[in-house]
Amino acid sequence: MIQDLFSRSRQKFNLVIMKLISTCLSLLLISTSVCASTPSNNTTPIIDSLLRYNTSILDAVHAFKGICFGDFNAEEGTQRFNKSIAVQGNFVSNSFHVNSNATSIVCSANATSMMDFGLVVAGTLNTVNTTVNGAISSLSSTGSITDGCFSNITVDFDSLHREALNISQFFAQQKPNMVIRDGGFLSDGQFLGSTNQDYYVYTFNKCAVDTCVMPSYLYSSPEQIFHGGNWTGPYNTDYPKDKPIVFNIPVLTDTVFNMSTANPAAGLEGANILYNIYPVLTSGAYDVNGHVVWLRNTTEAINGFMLAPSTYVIENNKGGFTDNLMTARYLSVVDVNAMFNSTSAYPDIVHANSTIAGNSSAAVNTSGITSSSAKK
Ligand SMILES: *[C@@H]1O[C@H](CO)[C@@H](O)[C@H](O)[C@H]1NC(C)=O
Ligand SMILES: *[C@@H]1O[C@H](CO)[C@@H](O)[C@H](O)[C@H]1NC(C)=O
Ligand SMILES: *[C@@H]1O[C@H](CO)[C@@H](O)[C@H](O)[C@H]1NC(C)=O
Ligand SMILES: *[C@@H]1O[C@H](CO)[C@@H](O)[C@H](O)[C@H]1NC(C)=O
Ligand SMILES: *[C@@H]1O[C@H](CO)[C@@H](O)[C@H](O)[C@H]1NC(C)=O
Ligand SMILES: *[C@@H]1O[C@H](CO)[C@@H](O)[C@H](O)[C@H]1NC(C)=O
Ligand SMILES: *[C@@H]1O[C@H](CO)[C@@H](O)[C@H](O)[C@H]1NC(C)=O
Ligand SMILES: *[C@@H]1O[C@H](CO)[C@@H](O)[C@H](O)[C@H]1NC(C)=O
Ligand SMILES: *[C@@H]1O[C@H](CO)[C@@H](O)[C@H](O)[C@H]1NC(C)=O
Ligand SMILES: *[C@@H]1O[C@H](CO)[C@@H](O)[C@H](O)[C@H]1NC(C)=O
Ligand SMILES: *[C@@H]1O[C@H](CO)[C@@H](O)[C@H](O)[C@H]1NC(C)=O
Ligand SMILES: CC(=O)N[C@H]1CO[C@H](CO)[C@@H](O)[C@@H]1O
Repeated sequence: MIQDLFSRSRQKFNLVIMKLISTCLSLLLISTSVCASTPSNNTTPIIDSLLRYNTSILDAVHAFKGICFGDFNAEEGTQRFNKSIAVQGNFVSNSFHVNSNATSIVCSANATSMMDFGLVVAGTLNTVNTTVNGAISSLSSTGSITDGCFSNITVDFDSLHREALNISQFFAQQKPNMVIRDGGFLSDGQFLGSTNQDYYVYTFNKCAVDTCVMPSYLYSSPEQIFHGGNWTGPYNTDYPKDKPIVFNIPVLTDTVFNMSTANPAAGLEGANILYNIYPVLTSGAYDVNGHVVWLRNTTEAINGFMLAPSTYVIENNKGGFTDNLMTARYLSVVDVNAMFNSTSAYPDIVHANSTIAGNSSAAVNTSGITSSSAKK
């Protein structure tokens, strides 16, 4: 089967070689059909083109770099996410600067545009020593906001959630046209004609049973890039970046995706990339009711849009997400230790510990919190 694909690719290669742009020539193993198709708008964030039909939803995605459909917890000394946040659940923070990584927004109790808000909380706001750059919308709050002002705005979380799940499923259904093989070699997947060539699609994590929803050879290996050691990008060639890239990352429901390579985004600098992290059944089929835990234990930052509407994200104290993060919950590094020692306030998170290798209470270092003392 793989041989077939390669020989078909070579036939196409012979036909179109004269027309190829030079950057494609170096991608020896990559389907020439991929290279030869017309490049689309590579600079527009992927999510924008899919949400363009509804400006109110798109505005919310532009206004809030972090959108969380459940609770957002930031215990003292665990700050990683420094951008605007919209939270459908409760917001708990101690010694936190919301939206510090944005130009200063003049705070107005008259704010009506979502762009003027740093923090929107549909649940309860429970803060200690917390500042917010931009207006705050919250109907119910305890604790103090050291610096910040209140106004009211409505974010339609239910619509956002529905769209996020829809887009996540849309990408999950795309057949991969790119594959990272065992050992970290980049090669081609299945070419399905020009209609499927708007993106470079990779799908990781072959399912555990014999018959997955896709043939085995279409799955990328997560070992080197996400669970390996010193990943510096594919070994044989650079990632093609002339079109947007989608990383589908199916994760078995109720398990933990432990992203532990120091720099999984190596080689993806400047790429227009979307990570689609979603729960699946043992067959690899999308589990619309499932949840998974994503432990970002990298040391470097990850760029791109993180589409993870059914995922509980836990970050360590190094690196971070440089662009958008859409998630089911955002929990801090303290929560991961509670997960390992079964003291988590979230029963489903305690349940999800079963796949993590190693033990236990000091799984993630909660010291070395300030960037100055963190080892670079
Ligand atoms: C890409 O999209 C952006 C935003 O929609 C637009 O401003 C820009 O002109 C587009 N570029 C091309 C080459 O189409
Ligand atoms: C756009 O989203 C809003 C909620 O943000 C929703 O009320 C409206 O029905 C949506 N419009 C379309 C055309 O889907
Ligand atoms: C967020 O801000 C804190 C405090 O300034 C800093 O230690 C941390 O490195 C920042 N996080 C990221 C991802 O830049
Ligand atoms: C308030 O938070 C800042 C960091 O955001 C920290 O430097 C400061 O020590 C905290 N103050 C108190 C009284 O906890
Ligand atoms: C936000 O963070 C980026 C990357 O860490 C940095 O280059 C930029 O200067 C920061 N912007 C602000 C306003 O702090
Ligand atoms: C809010 O609006 C009122 C009425 O339009 C205006 O008088 C007031 O100056 C505004 N306040 C701020 C902080 O913009
Ligand atoms: C926001 O709305 C609530 C409920 O209607 C109201 O009690 C509160 O005063 C409003 N806050 C502001 C800043 O307008
Ligand atoms: C996503 O929404 C589109 C448009 O409403 C619909 O046709 C499609 O079936 C939806 N996909 C899923 C997986 O729900
Ligand atoms: C990782 O790989 C790069 C490039 O091959 C090399 O320069 C660096 O020393 C390696 N780092 C470690 C910790 O092995
Ligand atoms: C479990 O983790 C929590 C959160 O980090 C911590 O407060 C607690 O002391 C830990 N318990 C044990 C028995 O290690
Ligand atoms: C996170 O990474 C650190 C080293 O970077 C390692 O010591 C620790 O075991 C990792 N935690 C988990 C849960 O993999
Ligand atoms: C701390 C801990 O190990 N908690 C749970 C992890 O998962 C196993 C298996 O599901 C449970 O038995 C533990 O209680």
